[in-house]
Amino acid sequence: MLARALGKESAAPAPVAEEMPDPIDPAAQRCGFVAIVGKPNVGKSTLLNALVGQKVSITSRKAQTTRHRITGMRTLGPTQFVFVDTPGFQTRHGNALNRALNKTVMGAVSDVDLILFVVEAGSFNQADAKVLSLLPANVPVVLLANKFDLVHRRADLAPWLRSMQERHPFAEFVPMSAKTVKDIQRLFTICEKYLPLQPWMHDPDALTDRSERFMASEMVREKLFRLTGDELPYTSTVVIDKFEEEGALKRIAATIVVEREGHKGMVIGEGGEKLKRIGTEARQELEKLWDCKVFLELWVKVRSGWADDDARVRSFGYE
Ligand SMILES: Nc1nc2c(ncn2[C@@H]2O[C@H](COP(=O)(O)OP(=O)(O)OP(=O)(O)O)[C@@H](O)[C@H]2O)c(=O)[nH]1
Ligand SMILES: [Mg+2]
Repeated sequence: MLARALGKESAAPAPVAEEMPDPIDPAAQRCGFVAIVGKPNVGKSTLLNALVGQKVSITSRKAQTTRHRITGMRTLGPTQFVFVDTPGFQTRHGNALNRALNKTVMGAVSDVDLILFVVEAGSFNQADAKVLSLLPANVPVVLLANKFDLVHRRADLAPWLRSMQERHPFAEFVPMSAKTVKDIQRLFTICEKYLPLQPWMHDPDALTDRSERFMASEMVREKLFRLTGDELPYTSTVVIDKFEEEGALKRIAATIVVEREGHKGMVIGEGGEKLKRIGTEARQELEKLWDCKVFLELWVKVRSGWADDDARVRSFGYE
């Protein structure tokens, strides 16, 4: 399990520094699961990272960035928050990959203490409605109206919030921005009361339940999303072929799998320039995350139709 490293930058508030903090009596501990759900691209993973205080889930301006259930933990005072990031719920293209993504979302919301239903402030369309209709009735749902910083006429939000009240018995309404530290601090206070009094499940320094191998493949996928054109990301994935540790060095070999021969050229770029940049940026990100040296080797392979093939989708690590 990846743990919190000291001295790393943090978007969310750090616990009050004490030389020898008093241990929290297990009887006073609070711990529970908070699922983050919504249609693609509303800012779920940006929110998770801000809450955890470190990047554990990849983000991009393109939809369908997250493809897995990703747990991120944060322990503040007596409370351990276990946040669960989910893929954006897919309402189009019923291919094997999208079916797997939706299965992941449904699995993640079934057994949590609180759901943060994320929408873009002032907007609600059929894709949002679809997600809302699938949420379990017995779990409190907070309407999190994200990207509030992009709302120019804030007075317009009042009628929108009233219309949202009629859609679902939301426990609370939170207009905010995942990129604003104060909003993130406020969100901890809002979520805390929904978590049961029970001993912590994780070490207070734990960051995520995801392995280093997984983080490596995700960082490569993020750079692929960020550095290539619009068409490519949805039909590509990343597989780790080798992950070895030699003292303070991690040696990783990964393959970017694309659907078509033409896509291969887009990933490699002229003179290998694009692939080199994807590798460099992913390596730098991993070195920062793990505070060690990383040697990263990237390959590109074509597997036509993988995203339509249930067995292949599973073999690439999707549900
Ligand atoms: N202006 C603004 N942009 C935001 C905010 N939160 C997220 N974003 C941006 O929205 C885009 C999508 O963010 P992600 O966190 O990847 O969204 P997501 O919901 O996890 O997307 P999927 O994993 O594809 O479902 C990125 O470009 C973020 O920088 C916010 O509060 N304000
Ligand atoms: Mg995401």
